[in-house]
Amino acid sequence: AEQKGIQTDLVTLTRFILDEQKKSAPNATGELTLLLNSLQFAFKFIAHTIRRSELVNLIGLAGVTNATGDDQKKLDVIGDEIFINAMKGSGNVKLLVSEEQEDLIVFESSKGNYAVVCDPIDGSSNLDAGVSVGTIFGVYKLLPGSAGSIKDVLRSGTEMVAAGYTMYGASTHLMLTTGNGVNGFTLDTDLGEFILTYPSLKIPHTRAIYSINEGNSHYWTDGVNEYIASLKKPQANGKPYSARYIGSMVADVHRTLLYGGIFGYPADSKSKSGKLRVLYECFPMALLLEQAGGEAVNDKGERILNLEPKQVHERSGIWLGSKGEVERLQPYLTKKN
Ligand code: AHM
Ligand code: MG
Repeated sequence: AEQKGIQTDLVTLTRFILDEQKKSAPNATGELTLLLNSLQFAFKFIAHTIRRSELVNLIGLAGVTNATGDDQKKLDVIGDEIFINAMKGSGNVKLLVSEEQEDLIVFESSKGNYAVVCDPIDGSSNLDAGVSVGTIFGVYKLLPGSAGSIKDVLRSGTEMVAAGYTMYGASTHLMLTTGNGVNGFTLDTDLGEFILTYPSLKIPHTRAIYSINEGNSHYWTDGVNEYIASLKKPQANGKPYSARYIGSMVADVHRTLLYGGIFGYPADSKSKSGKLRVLYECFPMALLLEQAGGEAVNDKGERILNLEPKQVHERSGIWLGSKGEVERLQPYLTKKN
């Protein structure tokens, strides 16, 4: 199938999803497949907008008007609008939770059976510097008989039927799980297609890299401080761990998935519930990590996916990464301060 070194048999995201559906759920209605297609459109649109942003001068404060009187919108507002419209237009989504919207959005006219939770542009403080940002998303099927209510999303992460993120970096990468491992795709901008580039991705069991905002160490528990201090000592091979922190969860998690290591954003004495949001930051990342063979726990060392959020914007401390690294952390979490 190769002509002059050109691979001609590419697995696009659409092809991949259709194949998966045939294999795992031959009687499925195809609604989730259509929904994933609408998600893919939102990712491409956001990727395109971010790439053009400097050219068309989109970078600016939301609500500020430019010379011609048009509203200049910040990219995270535009990303949110793109996402909402794509989900509304899909016909398969009944409910949407977005980090940018205080309340749950109900698409009244939709007959869809799914709820989507998302952070349309996570890490947006990095945007103006051209650093990678991303969209994080998770999908729930509505509860049996539900016409769409908040109960459909205030559920444990184990009930998500699909989750992942798209990272808008040097290339646009989509990492996806539908509960059957993790597969990664790279956007070919000329073809306008996500191409399967990381089939059945597995995270390395250990890796000496830690990723945390160390500027918060004054507020950390003694346990967390001791843990990080232990990583800075020479290990069995004579070398300490490396520190890598981008400050963009998607980019930090992406590196962790590919190289291994550990990422943490613990609760501390200043942010008592942590910073990252359970529904659309912690859950999707935890599901991806577990599906890739890694782990994700909260500050008590409990499995993140077992949490049951009481509010759509609830936060939690989180630690995720290689299984061996999360296991090494565990005794420090359970230590009394
Ligand atoms: P955001 O949703 O407002 O963009 O905040 C989430 C981001 C994550 O991408 C990142 O992991 C974290 O905030 C970084 O926070 P800090 O700047 O406190 O280290
Ligand atoms: Mg965010």
